[in-house]
Amino acid sequence: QLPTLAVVGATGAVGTVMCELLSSRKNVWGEIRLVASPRSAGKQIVVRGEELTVVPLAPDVFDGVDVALFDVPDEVSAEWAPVAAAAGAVAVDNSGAFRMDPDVPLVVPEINPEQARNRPKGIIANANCTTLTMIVAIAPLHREYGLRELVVASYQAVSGSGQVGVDTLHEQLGKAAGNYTLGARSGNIRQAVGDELGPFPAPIVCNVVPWAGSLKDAGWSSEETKIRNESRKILGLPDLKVSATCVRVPVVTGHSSAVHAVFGTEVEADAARELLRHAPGVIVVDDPAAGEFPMPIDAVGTDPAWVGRIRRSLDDPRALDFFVTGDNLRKGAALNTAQIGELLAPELARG
Ligand code: 2RA
Repeated sequence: QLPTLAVVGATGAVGTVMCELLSSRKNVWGEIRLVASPRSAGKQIVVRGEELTVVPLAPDVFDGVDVALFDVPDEVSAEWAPVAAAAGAVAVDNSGAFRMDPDVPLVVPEINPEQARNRPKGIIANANCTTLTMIVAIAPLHREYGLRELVVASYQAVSGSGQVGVDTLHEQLGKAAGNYTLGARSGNIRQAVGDELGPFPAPIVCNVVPWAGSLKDAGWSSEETKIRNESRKILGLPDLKVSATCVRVPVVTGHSSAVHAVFGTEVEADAARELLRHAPGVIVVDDPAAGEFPMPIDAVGTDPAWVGRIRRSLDDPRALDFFVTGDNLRKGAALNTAQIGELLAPELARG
């Protein structure tokens, strides 16, 4: 008998992509149960061609569930993932609640699938979208050359801030275009947009905002410390040197990162390009002469990490510079969670 799946947070931005993925990927599930807050309960969503009614989150929704995928805020996961685990399900959590818990594996199926078997709390964590959209390209390079240091600048899409981020960009696009002569034309976007900033600390349209997440110690943002902590845990390199600067850009979906990676041995750009061409979950798009680069407008709606601009550092033969972009709602969230579920499904099938 195929295992039973619950999707908690089925009506949110990531949950919606999850329902699409469950309809389009190989079917490994028996019953699928859609769960959301009482506010969204009763909605009908088509999954695998079948109309399902969303049920409200309550302890009994986990009865008989083998795998529960959580696409909800940290505090909801912190409360409910243990409830699902206590009911006998494996909870696969997309929030930040458990990522750095030493008893919770942080799994990327292309990199460390074996860690999904060791889950003392019955919980497996999914990394943050900024880490996930770049780490799939970094791991094969690490395996070959031995990673020593990462310097990352991210270019994060507004959908990383949820639907409210997307709505804010759309509203500001209208204002900037409508007020074009009022200020936008000269770059005075503050005047054109006014003070409705949504989840961002400054206008996001026609701008780049060097801030994502919340303020942590010594001026670092939570997004920046997540890149450092999660990369170290996923790669099994607790002392890896990581410096990240996270930036929000007016892109709807598709997180990008410019990466400077320093290795233990010398690297050649051509060899690295060839290695990445054969790496799972990676697509190389790297032909500047033909105008071919990895860009969010092409990566959106696709599964892999798109990598290009691969160059050996001019000043350090052990360092590579490259650009990587991926769909933050797919590989950055729903897809990685679905892939972890698929890893577990054969083990949990009955009979
Ligand atoms: C963001 N990485 O882009 C976050 C979402 N988890 O805001």
